[in-house]
Amino acid sequence: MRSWKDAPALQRGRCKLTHLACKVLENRFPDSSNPIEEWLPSAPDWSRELPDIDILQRELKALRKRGGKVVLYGHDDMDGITGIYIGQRILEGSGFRVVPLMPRRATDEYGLLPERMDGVLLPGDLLLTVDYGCSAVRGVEWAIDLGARVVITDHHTLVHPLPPSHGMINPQRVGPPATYLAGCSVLYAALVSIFPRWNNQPELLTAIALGTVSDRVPFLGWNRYLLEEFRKIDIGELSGGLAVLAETWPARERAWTGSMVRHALTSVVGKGEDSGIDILLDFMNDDNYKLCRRTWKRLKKNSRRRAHLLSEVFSRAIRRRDDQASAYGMNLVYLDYIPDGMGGTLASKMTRITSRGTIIVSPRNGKLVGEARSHGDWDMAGFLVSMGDVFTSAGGHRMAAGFSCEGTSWRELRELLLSKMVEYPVDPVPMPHIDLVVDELPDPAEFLCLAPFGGKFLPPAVKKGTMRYLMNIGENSVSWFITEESGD
Ligand SMILES: [Mn+2]
Repeated sequence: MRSWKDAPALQRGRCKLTHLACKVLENRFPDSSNPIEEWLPSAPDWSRELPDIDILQRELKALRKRGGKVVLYGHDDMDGITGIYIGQRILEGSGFRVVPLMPRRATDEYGLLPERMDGVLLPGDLLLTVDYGCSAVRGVEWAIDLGARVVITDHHTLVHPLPPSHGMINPQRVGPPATYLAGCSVLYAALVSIFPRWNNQPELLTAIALGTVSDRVPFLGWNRYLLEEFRKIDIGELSGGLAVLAETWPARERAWTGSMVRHALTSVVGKGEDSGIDILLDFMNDDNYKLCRRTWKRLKKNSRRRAHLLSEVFSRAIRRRDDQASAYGMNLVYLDYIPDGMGGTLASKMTRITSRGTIIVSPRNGKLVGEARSHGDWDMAGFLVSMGDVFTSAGGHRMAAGFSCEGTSWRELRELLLSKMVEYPVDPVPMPHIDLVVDELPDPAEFLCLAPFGGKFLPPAVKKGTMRYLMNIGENSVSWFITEESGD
């Protein structure tokens, strides 16, 4: 272990990469003529990278003329709520009336729900979604029949037939690297290209960083550009809840990993009953720093209670792993009961601890619902969607997805999942990566300039003799440890 103070590359920036760090990048991007630019791209022209931004621009212009409002409909997770914060901030700041709508996962179905919009969305309004809606045929048809205009912004995997919205800003329509973007960043990209004065505002970058890390999207491409802009913000320009979030961010200006942040922030906010997700939007909009500090303290206390409950459910889940699925390299677990909002967290935890993809199924309201997280190159949304009509609904993205299923017993569903797993052309357990083969172990601090690590950009690993060493970062220290783990 060595302290941060003597790290050679602490003062990092685009041109301050160490020689060894550059070698890692060459290894990670073997086909690129400029691995550094590949790793940390310069400022994008969003309107060229994403489709239909021009349509949103026209819709907003027409809306301003006729005087309707924007109904901003988002997913009730960190990505969705940070996206709603961003949309509300920019649109209200640009003179629009905005009404945010978030379905509650505990009580509501997934999707754009007419019953949620009824009485709120009026003829002549613009329904704008964030992190949501790219498969919401029923909700979009309902809104259009009502006489509203509809623009979807989302990053989830496309499932055909697509809803008949007037515009759909989804990077899945153009492919990687744009597909790495979190839902909140898709809306941000669209809105800052229409209203450029909102580009690189510290409060918006803080929201994006939180949405990006929480949503487990790759720390590559534009995400890395946005995270780098977040590193450079002046925290003194933030107030209230946003200041608390940025201050709590572990080693923000130095080197951090996604899992450090999810531990310190995402899991403190949490999901489900008693969690902070219901108040996160108000918290981010609150300017009263002292009050926000107190709220954060309360959230931390609640999250400790949830963590306790989670570890109970976790040990139950570990014991109930399906043997056959384990043999295929995947965790498959059926539980009679999971507390509200905990399925995804539980699947994430199992994936992290076992270095395996995880599918957790439980009954709810007469249906089977599933939460799934992937590991390595396994595309979880792609896998579930490839099962076709088995599910009433299924979707998500590569790393995190979910489904619900009606009229099928667990026994039948299990058989179907297992037979698909065998056929799916990706090994669910990837080989641990090795960046460099060395004679002498280098100073691990040489690689700190490559941080942040997480989401498909794992800490460097080196091989010396027959041993593999993975870089291990703490908030104030860095070291090597001998491991067969991938490092996520
Ligand atoms: Mn998302």
